[in-house]
Amino acid sequence: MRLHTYWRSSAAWRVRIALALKGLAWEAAAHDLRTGGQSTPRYLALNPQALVPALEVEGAVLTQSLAIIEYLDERWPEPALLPGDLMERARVRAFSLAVACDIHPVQNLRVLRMLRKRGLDQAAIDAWAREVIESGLAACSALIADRQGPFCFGEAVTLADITLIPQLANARRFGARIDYPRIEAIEAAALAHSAFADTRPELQADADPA
Ligand SMILES: N[C@@H](CCC(=O)N[C@@H](CS)C(=O)NCC(=O)O)C(=O)O
Repeated sequence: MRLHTYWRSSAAWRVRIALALKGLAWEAAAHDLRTGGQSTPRYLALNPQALVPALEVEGAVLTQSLAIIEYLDERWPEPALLPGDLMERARVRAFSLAVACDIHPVQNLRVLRMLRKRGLDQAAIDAWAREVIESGLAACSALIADRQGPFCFGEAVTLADITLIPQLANARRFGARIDYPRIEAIEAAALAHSAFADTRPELQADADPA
């Protein structure tokens, strides 16, 4: 499998976590988003959206991190990344989509670049990202307020944790508050798990030197 990735991409990190949980081997094709690596004709032929990740798997190219992860989960069912219970599965998906559709895209690189083009300075852009992330995390925290840990939806890692943890890295980048005890506890539990810890952005071969 070849994962088209960028070290600091939170959407690519989601897929790295899922691959690690499933114990699947992969190689990286890194694209530097800062210099337009996602917009080369060669990469656009794989993903016309000009976004990472994309996964080359079993002779096909898959895009959209959540679609990729659900493919991996259906193709290699152990360990399951979604609960067996129908209602619970819908809740895990709802939480994951709250991050992947309602937080992440609004603070994504291309949106921040559009804001800069329209005249916002760096401080205003960072404030935008912080506001989006803080209000989104407040909602996420409320969505799991009645749940026991250690993970978002109980004892097992699910798609919800896979989307949440990379989003927290973005939160820190923009200086957003993460003062929700449940979310902090989930992050600690996740980062004690090798599938999360060993796939962190700073450990990727294309990462900037510390
Ligand atoms: N919904 C997409 C989001 C992918 C995405 O936004 N990737 C970012 C990096 S985290 C990207 O490639 N950004 C490039 C850009 O904005 O130009 C997914 O989940 O795969």
